[in-house]
Amino acid sequence: MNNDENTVYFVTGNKFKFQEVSEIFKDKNMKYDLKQRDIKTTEIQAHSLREVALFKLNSVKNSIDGSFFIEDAGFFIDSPLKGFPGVYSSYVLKTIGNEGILKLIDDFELSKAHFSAIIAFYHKFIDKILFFEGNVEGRVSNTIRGKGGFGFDPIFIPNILPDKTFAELSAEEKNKISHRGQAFTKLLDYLEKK
Ligand code: ITT
Repeated sequence: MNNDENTVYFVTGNKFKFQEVSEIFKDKNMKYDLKQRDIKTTEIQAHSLREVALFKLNSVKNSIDGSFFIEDAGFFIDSPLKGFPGVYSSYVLKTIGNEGILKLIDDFELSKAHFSAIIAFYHKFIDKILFFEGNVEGRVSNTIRGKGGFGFDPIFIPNILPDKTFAELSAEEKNKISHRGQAFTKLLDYLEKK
């Protein structure tokens, strides 16, 4: 197994997530390589993304020889759903999907939603776990729109670009403002200083 000091692994089964961070990574001149490891992590049902992220990280810590990170993300409909689906995002996407979510919303103009992402990074060489977070605020679209991105992207309209869903943005546009883009950029800033 590779234990190169200059390789950082992203443990995820989600190829879209890996593509997004790779786009950001390739524009930086880092001394590290970034590689995907698709190892099954354990996702517990907890109240916060941070708890889920920490458990997820520890569930694969013994399987990886080197520094690595995992990411836990969630889609929170603050109004009218009081944060649902949040930590239940994967389950809700698999069961009722975006169509089902739209049926739960009565006034789209008044809806409020956000994406959050927590990266938990295990820095092998100092034997420490560090967290990096990103959030993006917006609302729910009244229709499913756009072909880009994945997951809830076709129903999320960020406040900062109020005419488009995330799925109607280019990968670069989404990365500039997204929860994942923010969290990953913080991780890269940290690694740049090491
Ligand atoms: P991992 O292997 O990295 O855990 P996952 O797809 O299980 O990948 P999460 O648990 O972090 O990812 O995400 C919870 C759900 O939220 C999941 O259904 C994703 O599709 C969705 N999601 C996460 N980030 C998203 C984004 O940027 N845009 C749209 N949906 C997203």
